[in-house]
Amino acid sequence: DPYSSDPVRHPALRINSLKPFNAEPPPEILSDSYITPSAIFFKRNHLPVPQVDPDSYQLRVEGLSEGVLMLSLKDLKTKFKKHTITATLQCAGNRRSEMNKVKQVKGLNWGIAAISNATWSGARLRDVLMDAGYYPDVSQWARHVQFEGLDKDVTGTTYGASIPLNKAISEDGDVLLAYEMNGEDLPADHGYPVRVIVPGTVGARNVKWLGKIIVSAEESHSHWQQNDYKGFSPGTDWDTVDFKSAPAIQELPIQSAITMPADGAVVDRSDEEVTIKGYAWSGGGREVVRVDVSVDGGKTWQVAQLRSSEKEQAPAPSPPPGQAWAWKLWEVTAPLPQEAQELEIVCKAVDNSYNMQPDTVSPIWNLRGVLSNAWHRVKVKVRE
Ligand code: MTE
Ligand code: MO
Repeated sequence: DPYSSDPVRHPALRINSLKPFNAEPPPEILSDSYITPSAIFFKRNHLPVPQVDPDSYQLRVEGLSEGVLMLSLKDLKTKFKKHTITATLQCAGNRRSEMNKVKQVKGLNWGIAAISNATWSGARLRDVLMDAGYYPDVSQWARHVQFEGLDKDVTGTTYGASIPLNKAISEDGDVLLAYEMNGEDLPADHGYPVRVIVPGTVGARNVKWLGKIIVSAEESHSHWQQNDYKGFSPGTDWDTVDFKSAPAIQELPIQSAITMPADGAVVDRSDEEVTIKGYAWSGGGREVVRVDVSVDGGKTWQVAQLRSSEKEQAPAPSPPPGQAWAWKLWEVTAPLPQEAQELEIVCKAVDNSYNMQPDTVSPIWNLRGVLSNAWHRVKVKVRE
């Protein structure tokens, strides 16, 4: 069993698939902490977790003028300045289960918690590329930076993905070769000893157990870059889809969801009000500037209180424009509408480009169930 050396996992995780391991935390735990504890951070593996010996680990960097550069874990930690960022990772398939209700899609049936937020520390990819001989003329022929994981399938094929070279090399891009998560060594499930963190970019490009970096004229040839993680029209189905016709997902669209109360929960009329909590995030470093919440299915709205640090009392300063990599947690207390026996609670977020979420799922349905970001709705009963 290639999965026999997979690590032990937190029992609270909701398992989507055991081999490979895919799991998300219960939503109400997710919004308990601004920084998601690593043990309950969602886990998305396509393959068995590789066991990597930190002493013999070598990262291979190729495609630049210095030829091949090999870096040990110690080299990464000592030759390059250590940077720390707080960044949210979201799987392209987060909230896929809502698309499944409209019409069946292919993929893991994620709820609303294939998203989590952590601090990441490591060397800047930019600094490593500079050390490997990057010079501005490289961008005349190179367009992409490819990453290969050390996790393999039975045929020896490794996980792989790529990002645009300009994101990789930009000073403001904050792409890290991370060796720490939440102040500790990366856990096995999250890419020990080194993973790429591409803030603002879909989870799939944040390659774990990083083995190789290739500066290239072409995108990664991997299945996951070429024939997966792409968006299509609701009118496209498996008999008509041409994966070459759509770009690979990189930056993700605006997103928000309600973590509390849960769908089907019951509130007491005598409480007179209901407290609603959730998360909101946008890709590409766009900052969430507002979350609107309704308890009557979208007829009337209230603005939620946003939180961007562990404690509301100590708000974090706003990040520079284009570098809002971390989510916001939000909360609002709404009076119970008189006589309603059931509430339809709805949330929608707005980012600083005034991007907003679509109101329903049908117009954004796609065969792979990715980019599922319609207004999130939960129904709650009122007990008299
Ligand atoms: N990297 C490798 N090497 N293998 C993988 O299976 N999964 C990707 C990405 N990086 C994956 C990978 C996907 S699809 C996602 S959403 C994120 O890792 C999940 O990261 P996490 O497990 O740390 O939450
Ligand atoms: Mo993913």
